[in-house]
Amino acid sequence: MAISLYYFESAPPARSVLMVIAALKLKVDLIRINLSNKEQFAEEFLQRNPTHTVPTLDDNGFIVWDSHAIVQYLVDKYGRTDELYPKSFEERTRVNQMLFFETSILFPSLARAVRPVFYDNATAVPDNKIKNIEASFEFLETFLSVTNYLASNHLTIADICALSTVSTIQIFHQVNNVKYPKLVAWLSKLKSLEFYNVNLDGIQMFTDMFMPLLKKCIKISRETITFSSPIHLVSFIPIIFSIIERPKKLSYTMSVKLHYIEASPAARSVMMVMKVLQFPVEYMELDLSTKDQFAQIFLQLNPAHTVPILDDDGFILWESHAIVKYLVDKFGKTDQLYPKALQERAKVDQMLFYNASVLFPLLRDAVIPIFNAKAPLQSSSVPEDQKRNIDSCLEELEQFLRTSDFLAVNRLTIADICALSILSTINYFKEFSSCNYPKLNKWLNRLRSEHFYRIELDGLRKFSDMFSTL
Ligand SMILES: N[C@@H](CCC(=O)N[C@@H](CS)C(=O)NCC(=O)O)C(=O)O
Repeated sequence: MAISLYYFESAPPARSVLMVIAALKLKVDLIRINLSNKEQFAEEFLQRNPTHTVPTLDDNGFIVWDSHAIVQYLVDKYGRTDELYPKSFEERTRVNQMLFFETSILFPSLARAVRPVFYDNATAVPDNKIKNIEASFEFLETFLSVTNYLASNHLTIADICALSTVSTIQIFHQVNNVKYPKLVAWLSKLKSLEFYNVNLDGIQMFTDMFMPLLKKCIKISRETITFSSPIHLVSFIPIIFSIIERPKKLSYTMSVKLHYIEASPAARSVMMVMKVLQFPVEYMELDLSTKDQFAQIFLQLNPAHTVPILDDDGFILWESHAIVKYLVDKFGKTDQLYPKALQERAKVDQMLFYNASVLFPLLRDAVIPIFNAKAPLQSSSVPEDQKRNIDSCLEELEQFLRTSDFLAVNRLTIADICALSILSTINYFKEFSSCNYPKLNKWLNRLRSEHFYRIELDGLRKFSDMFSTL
């Protein structure tokens, strides 16, 4: 038996894994899945990965997909040192935070920029997509002004994952040296490392596939450019759930605090995990009544200006998935919610990344247009294509629940709780047919009977109030 990686060169997430494999000097069998020929939909591959994405790893029969979950697993299992994914608790947490930033903000800024060209006959990357990319670059520049690498003062898997995305963006949009000097220096430092060579074939293939499409001289119609603005991409939560501007003094009485907004699904998942862990937390609710989500005091805590933000005695952490991992590892009396066993942990991580990169954007893309149009939050307000996207994800979830009562392993974990906050919000305005999704409905009902679901109910009420007061 051996380790096999299903990959396609042009896919940046597959290249992140290839680079980590090269950095770890692992021997891995490479199995090419030609996405151009839709080989990812072959039944045999779908059995391994119902979300039909590359990369997918098969480690002697243990299957894990999602590049970020894969690279974490590979370093933990096969790394001779922990350098790329440090075991030191706070360092590891910073890497986790950055991996979730990569999957939910940086990679989508690339994917959404190239999609109109690959699939909608656009002949240029729309300006608003370039703005999204620039917003991501600004974040990266900010992170790099704190540490030499993205999550630490040395190279980690967070850098390698971001590298595959940024190097692909560079094919059509250069990183400006004057605006982002630290990012440019980081890029050239990483490109000089030996493992970078395995990125090159994919960059070439992407260039060959993408650049000729830009050369056609058809003008894109206004209708084609109906994508979200950069601010939507990066800050769904702050826009809708904005923070009041008032002179704030962050004075606390307990050592662990959570800055939250009840209507935010991401914040609610953290609150539910805290409830299960039953330890004292000081909740600091942000006020919705004014729109200054960029109040300096919060930007200092979280340059990505999202809630929730955890403050554990001065250790500041944002990004809900990174927070819940941290909370269970640090405060959990058992590892039930976030298993320590490597393969179980990889499965939970896989689902958390799915949550961050697929489910959360699904909710965001459905809800933001309704919110902007000041329309009522109901199924009829959701465009048909969004409903189709939701349905195909519900089908995937039904597949995940095929052999287990819970999403990641055969018991409740943080993966279920994070998915719950998003799915119950989607379910608020879209019915999940019990005929089509029997297992998903069972799962939802099972979680609804848990004591922590009360938090979800309170939050959903606030969420719907927001729409009714528009
Ligand atoms: N979050 C996933 C994203 C993987 C992904 O979206 N891969 C794309 C290629 S860039 C893919 O396989 N697309 C084929 C499909 O969705 O059918 C990861 O990091 O692995």
